[in-house]
Amino acid sequence: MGSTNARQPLDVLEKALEGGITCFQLREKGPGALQGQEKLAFAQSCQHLCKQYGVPFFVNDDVELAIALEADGIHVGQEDEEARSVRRRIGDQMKLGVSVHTAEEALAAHSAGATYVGMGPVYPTSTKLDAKPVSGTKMIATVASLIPELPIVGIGGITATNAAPVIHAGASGISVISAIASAEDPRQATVFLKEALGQAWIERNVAL
Ligand code: 3NM
Repeated sequence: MGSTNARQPLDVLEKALEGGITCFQLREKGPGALQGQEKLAFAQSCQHLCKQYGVPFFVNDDVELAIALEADGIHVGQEDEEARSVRRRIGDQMKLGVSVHTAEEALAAHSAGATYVGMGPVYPTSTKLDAKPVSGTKMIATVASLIPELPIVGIGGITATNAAPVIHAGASGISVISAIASAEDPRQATVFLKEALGQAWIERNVAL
């Protein structure tokens, strides 16, 4: 992450919102992550900004925080709290995202009440230190044909130049960190990503 941007995460978020992101997920973990009241205050600031732009605000992993803030959604990985138990705690209204890596995990997430699944890392990434081996787009295509009603979001190393195959494989969307947060101009980077996605959707619909 560029050092200037890293010091100003709210500024990056605002630029991303200006550029047209359609969802934001707060993933405050790893070395130096905010804790307790500081994390709460930062999450509230992010949520407030997202509300101004009418963009859904998701919390990664921290179910209590998501419930306390009445977030639009919570996202959990296979190592976090079990999806079925999270769904019980959050009720029917809040959206639930689950990271999956296999068809079996996707089926389990679907039956546990996941709103969507995240699949990755599609491409090499240095952002998530404990990421699984690169999966490419094949597993996305498998899960998309197995459970067509379950939206898939691709993640991991995705940029404007390599996003198209993720959509072509059957993903409904993409999730990025560095493509926006490390960009010289996060607003413009978001615009480029959206253009690439728009083009990929046209190609996918033409191919149908
Ligand atoms: N989860 P970037 S990969 C947060 O594979 C995260 O589940 C992944 O960051 C997974 O866009 C990843 O900078 C990092 O590659 C995504």
